[in-house]
Parts: sequence; structure tokens; C-alpha cells
Amino acid sequence: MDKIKNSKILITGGAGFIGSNLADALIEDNEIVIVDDLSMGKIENLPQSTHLHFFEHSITDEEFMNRLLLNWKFDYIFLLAAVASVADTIVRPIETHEVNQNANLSILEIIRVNQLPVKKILFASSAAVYGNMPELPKREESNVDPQSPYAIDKYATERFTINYGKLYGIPTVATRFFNVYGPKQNPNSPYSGVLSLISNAIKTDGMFSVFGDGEQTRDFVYINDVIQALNLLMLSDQTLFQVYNVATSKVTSLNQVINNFEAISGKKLKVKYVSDRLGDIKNSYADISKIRSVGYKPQISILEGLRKYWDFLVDENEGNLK
Ligand code: UD2
Repeated sequence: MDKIKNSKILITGGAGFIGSNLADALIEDNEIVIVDDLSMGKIENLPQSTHLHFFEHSITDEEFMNRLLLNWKFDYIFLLAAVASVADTIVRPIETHEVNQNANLSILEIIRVNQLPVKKILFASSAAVYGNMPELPKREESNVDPQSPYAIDKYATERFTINYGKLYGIPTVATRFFNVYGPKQNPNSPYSGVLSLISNAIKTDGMFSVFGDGEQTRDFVYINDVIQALNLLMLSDQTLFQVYNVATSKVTSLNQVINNFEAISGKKLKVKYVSDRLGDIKNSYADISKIRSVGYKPQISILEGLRKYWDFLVDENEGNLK
């Protein structure tokens, strides 16, 4: 697999789910700086290494970010920090806008004003930008319909990132993540990724509430495939100023996920069916031909991914689960 090497890398949100897995994958061959306010991320997620430099800071601290960017002169910057809960952005639209949009814009501005010699900046956007548009599969050229402050900020910042690049000659790229799952996803909020909630319920013998009939479908992508995508998009010249779906293009219903997870874990999930969650979309999956053209090949089927995830949870909690 193509992987970034011998570089100075900034990962904002690097103590979170995707960022910490990315740090694990890159730490051996690079110097990695992580900025994370630990609002969702956890210090235990971080690899132990002399190559890791961790700063507990919010990306909204402009003075700090300015100093950091000028001091380090990063080769690659992954903008992964966000308030990732859609519900939270509906309750606190202004505060979360500061993180999800303004702080990222300010990072781009610091790079522009100081003409920092960055090789590429990647902004993590979301499938949320497609909203309720009925077209399936979702293509990057499909109409967007961002509904929540979260989705609006993701869409606007994705556009800022790409067009800052074009206007000012800064190499940039953006991703639209679909339903990413795997080790280290934080199950602490009711709005956490559904697979972290299911695995937590299995682990703690708790109840899992299915919203609706469970026949809703998603494009679940295992974290290792996301790491593959992130490396490729950073390293390839053809990705400049482009946005890419990151997914598998495979459709799985929630009921299928639950059945598979039960079969793999050998445990029965306590399930109750409750009414639909407000604002949920019924079906979502991605067209991934654009990212395939860069060399991306999803390697991990939902069954393999669930198995890997389960193995990780068992290792983490030896004794409690077996
Ligand atoms: C994902 C993203 C969200 C946004 C959205 C765009 C995650 C965690 N969320 O939301 O940030 O980008 O995509 O479309 O990746 N469910 C239950 N019970 C629960 C929790 C969830 O039945 O306790 C269902 C939920 O109704 C949905 C499915 O599981 O149909 C997936 O839920 P999710 O919150 O993991 O992800 P999604 O696709 O709603």
C-alpha cells in the first residue's frame, strides 16, 4: 500500500477514532503532531512513540495554531477535528460552527498568508452533505442538500478547502466519509456510530434501540480501508482540488449488521424496536468509481470488518467478553 513516509504530519482531531487509527498507521515512518481538545478523543487512543507530539488544544485557538503551523512547517495536514455529532450541532449551531468551519478556514488562512510550503491539506467532509436527495448511489457530482448545521459546515468547509487551493495555489483535497466503523470509535454519545453502540451493548449486556424497522441501509466502511484512502489521496497528484466519496459501495441493512455481529460474537444482542429517528435517511450508499481511479480498492467486507472489530474488543477486554 502507498503510505506517507519521512514527513512532518499534522492531524487535527488525532486522538479521535479516525485520527488515532491514522496516527497508528503513520507513526513509524513520520513525525506526527496531534492537536485535539479531547472532547471526543481519548489520550489512550494515541500510539506511544517518540515520533508523536501531542497538544491538548482546540483548533479554535488561532494563536496557538498560528505558532504551531509556523514552527513546524508541515508536509501534510489532515483536518479531521470536528464536533461530529449532528444532534450537537443542532443544539449549539454557533459554537459548533466555530470548530467545524471557522477554525479550519483560519488554518487555511494562516497557510495562505505565510505561504507555508505544505505538500497537501486534506479536509474530512461527510456523506451528510447529500442529505435527503433520493439519487442512489451518491456520486460526488450528485446534488447536495445539507440539512443540519453539521452538514452545512462540512459542505461549506469542503468548498473553502478546495477553492482556497485553486485560488491561492495551495494543494488541497477533500473526502466525504460514509459510515466508518472499527476499533477506537467512541460509543459514549447516543449519536455515536451505530456499530460502536451495538458493540458496547453486546459488551455490557445493555439494550440496543433500533430506530424504525432496521431495514434502513448504509455503506459501512472499515477503518483500514479509510486509512488506505487517506494515504492515496494525499500522495496522488491527480487528486488536487477534488472531493472523493470514501466508502465500499456495498449496501448493508442494520438488521443484517446485527445478525452478523451476533453470529461473530456468539452473543445475543438485546434489541428493542422504537420509532424512526427524526431526520434519518432511509438508504445511503456511495458510487466509488472516482476514488477507485486513484487506485483505491476496499479490501474489507462487512463480515471481515465486524470480525476484526470483534477481535479487537475481545483483546481490549480480555476476560469480560469470553
Ligand atoms: C452518519 C454519520 C453522520 C452523518 C450522516 C450522513 C456517523 C456516526 N454518523 O449518520 O455524522 O455524516 O451519516 O448521512 O457516522 N441507529 C439505530 N439505533 C441507534 C443508533 C443508530 O437504529 O442507537 C440507526 C440510525 O437510525 C441509522 C443507522 O443506525 O439508520 C446508522 O446510524 P449512525 O448514527 O451510525 O449513522 P448515520 O448514517 O445516521
